[in-house]
Parts: sequence; C-alpha cells; structure tokens
Amino acid sequence: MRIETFRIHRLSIPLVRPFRTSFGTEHVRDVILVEAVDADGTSGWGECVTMSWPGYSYEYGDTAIDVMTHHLLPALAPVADSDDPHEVRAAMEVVAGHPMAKCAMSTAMLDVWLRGRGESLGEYLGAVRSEVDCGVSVGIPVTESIDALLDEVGSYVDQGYRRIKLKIQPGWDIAPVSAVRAAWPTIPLQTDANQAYQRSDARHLAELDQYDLLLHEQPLEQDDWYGHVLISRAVETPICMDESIHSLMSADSALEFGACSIINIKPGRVGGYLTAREIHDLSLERGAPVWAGGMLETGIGRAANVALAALPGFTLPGDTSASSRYYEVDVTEPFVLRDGTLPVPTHPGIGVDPIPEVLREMTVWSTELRLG
Ligand code: OSB
Ligand code: MG
Repeated sequence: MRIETFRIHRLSIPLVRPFRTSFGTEHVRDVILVEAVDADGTSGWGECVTMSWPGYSYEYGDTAIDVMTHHLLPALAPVADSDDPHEVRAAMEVVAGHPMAKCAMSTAMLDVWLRGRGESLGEYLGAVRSEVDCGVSVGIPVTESIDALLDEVGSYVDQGYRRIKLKIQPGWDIAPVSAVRAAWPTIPLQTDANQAYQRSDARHLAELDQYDLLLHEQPLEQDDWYGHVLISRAVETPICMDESIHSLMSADSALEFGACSIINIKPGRVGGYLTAREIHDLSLERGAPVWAGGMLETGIGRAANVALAALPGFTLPGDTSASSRYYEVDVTEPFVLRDGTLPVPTHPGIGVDPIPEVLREMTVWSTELRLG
C-alpha cells in the first residue's frame, strides 16, 4: 500500500424526516466522505460522522475538514506505505482529540489496505456473525405529539426492527415511554437523553424502571462520571454511556467506577475501528454488553459499523438501521432490512463503494490532498 492522495467529498443529503434530539434538530445530513487513493489506483473509503454543528460533540464538519487538511494529512505522510494499521493510528496521536476526523482518514486507509489483502473488515475485526440484529433510534417528533410517535414507532415495528430507542429529554420522557410500552408490551425498548438530565433527576428517571427498559443511554453530561455512578445506583434500569466514552481508558474507567454497565461503541467517537475493537474486547472480558451506535451514516459508514457489530460481544441490537431509515437514496447500494437484520458485507475492505452518479449528484464541495 502506498497512499498518494486523499479526496474529501462533502455531500448534502435530505433526511426522510427531521431528526430531533435533546441537543438539536437535523433536517439535512452534512455528509463527509474521505477517499484514500493508493499508488495503484485503489480507493478506500471512510465516513466522517461529524454533524454540521457542535451539538453532539465539539467536532463538526468544518473543524474535521480543517484538522484533516492541516494536521492529520502531514501526520499521516510518514505512514502512507505502512503495512500496520496500528502504526497509522499511532501516527495520528500528535493531534489531540478530533476522533471523528481521525476515524475517517484511518478507515479510508484501512479500507485500501484490506482491499489489497482481499480481506473484509468483518474478517479483520473478528466477526462471528453473517448478519446483525438491528434497532432503530426514534427522534422526538417535532410536533411533540404522542400519536405521531406511535405512528413512527409502529412503522419501524412493522418493518421488523428488533429494538426501539426513544430519544428523551425533561418533559418528553414518561409519557412517550409509557405510551410505546403500552402499545408494544414486549418489544426491547431503551432511551437516549444525550446528556439532558441532572444528578437531581435520579428519582424522576427511576419512575421509568416500571417500563422494563434495556438501558438508559447517557442521561448526564459527558464529564459527570460521579453523577452517572449515582444514577446507576438510584435507578434499576442499566445505564449505558455514549458521549463519555472517547478511548479505551474512558471505557475501562466507566466500567470500573460503575458509571455504567453497558457501552455504546461508535468508532467515530473513539478515533477508529481499532480502538472500537479494543473497547469491545475489554467489555467482553468484563462481562459488559456492548452495542453499535450510529451517527446517521450513509452506506459507507453503515457497512463498517455492521462489520463491527458482528463481533461476539455485541449482544444488544445496534443503531444499525437500514438506509431507508434516514435516506430516500443512499450513496451506496441500499442496506435493506431482512427479518430485522442487516447482512455483514463480505467483499474486501468495508465491502461497499459509493455509486459514482449519486456521489456526483449529491456532492456540494470536494478537495484533493496530496500526501507528502
Ligand atoms: O446519541 O446515539 C446518539 C445520531 C446522531 C448523533 C448522536 C446519536 C444519534 C442517534 C442515531 O441516536 C443513531 C443512528 O441511527 O445512526
Ligand atoms: Mg446516544
């Protein structure tokens, strides 16, 4: 492998419906795809999962492009011909933070490397399944109507999704959870607050214990480790962390301290698929379930996430929904739900490519960066 060029493609793709969470509402996905091009012309792909504004994390599309262009590109020049993905990860350590930018560039390089070896990402990571159970993340209806929520959840249940995740926030929690539980008494159900609660809400959150939930995701601010310990003790429903987990060390600390007992693994949030696998391995060793999170990925990021979700410790359905959950037209061949599952790609690398015409049509900006 000798990477000579990176291309950054910025796309604008309308969502099939607005996606509202406690930190904001997205109408159009600001998609950033990174293409690494080898000396022999092979392209590899990685999706940068930043959003268009710093609501979920400090990273967003513009900062990711800046960090990739001015900081990661020079850092990667010495490892452009590396035969060890761990060396690529180590080379990026000169940049503090910015895990989503790191994940995008290193995944594109990993894809090229795997294509050269004829090995799929799933095989490389240690997949033990050929399809993965899929859940779906359901936003807060812009109308805040319970009927609208039940309609939307009903359509996902009809499509076969095996788990429902409801976005919650103060003022939108007990009513939606109890309504969905009443309508579907046995469907696996969980919540995600995206940091919207306070330590003092512990008793309020305990009222949700009666609805037989799988977990509550990230109730408190990402830095509030002790608060998560307190909530974990006060609430019967298991606590899961998303925003707090940025590294193997934060995963280790969270489980050791009892801040959570379940981890949502998002490769973009932890800097790439190698670290994602290490967090999986650690959690498996500790007996803590993990599941694959999502960031409204196109087929590029989705393919890689599905490969990750095929590892043995991913015992809970992930936010690995079908292309149609967010997009009318995906940039790859669409991922289609089959009996509540998605197939793990088997072709070398991430196993999918953008469809050239779709890429061209949806691209609003692109640049080419020469390495070295
Ligand atoms: O908190 O898990 C989250 C989407 C964007 C940012 C943060 C989150 C989410 C989701 C949707 O919940 C996950 C998906 O379906 O891709
Ligand atoms: Mg989350």
